[in-house]
Amino acid sequence: MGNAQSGGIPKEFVDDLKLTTRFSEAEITQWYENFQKQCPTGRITLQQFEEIYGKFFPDSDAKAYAQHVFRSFDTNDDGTLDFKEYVVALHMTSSGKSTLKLEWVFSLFDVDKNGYVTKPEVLELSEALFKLIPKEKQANLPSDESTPEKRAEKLWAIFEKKDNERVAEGEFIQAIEESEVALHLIQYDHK
Ligand SMILES: [Ca+2]
Ligand SMILES: [Ca+2]
Repeated sequence: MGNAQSGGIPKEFVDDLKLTTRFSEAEITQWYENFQKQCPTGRITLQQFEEIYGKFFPDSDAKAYAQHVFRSFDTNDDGTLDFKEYVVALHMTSSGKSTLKLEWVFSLFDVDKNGYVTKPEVLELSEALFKLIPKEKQANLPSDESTPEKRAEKLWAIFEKKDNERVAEGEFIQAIEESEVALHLIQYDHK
């Protein structure tokens, strides 16, 4: 909707974003200018987003992961990322506050957005994350982490749920906060 205004960022955006993200007005204004330059339409499409991720992961296949990240950022479900979604996403992925980050990780794993994470969803994300690992590194993984299925089993076991049960957000965040192994399995390790 008519977000693109000449002369800078709409004021209601700044007020709202300051409240939800604690970024300063100067930071928000700076990003808005960059965003407008890179993205004159005011919206990022899934295809553009996949291209951005492709550049970050030249040695692996980031497409599936990019799709999941895009879905988790597209909070109004319209198939594009607007400036506000972009800034909130930036905040969630870069914030030092780990609980906030884990809230985002939960939304990443909650593929159907129903407020719970299931074992098939854990497997789906494990597959996407596995594809981020370059082929030559995949060959050197420990035997219980060498396939997406094994990684999903290992992560699911941490939640202490039956295969047909589901994990609520609070349980998900608590389990990951208390487990180094879980933390390692939910993120791509660059080393
Ligand atoms: Ca959107
Ligand atoms: Ca779900």
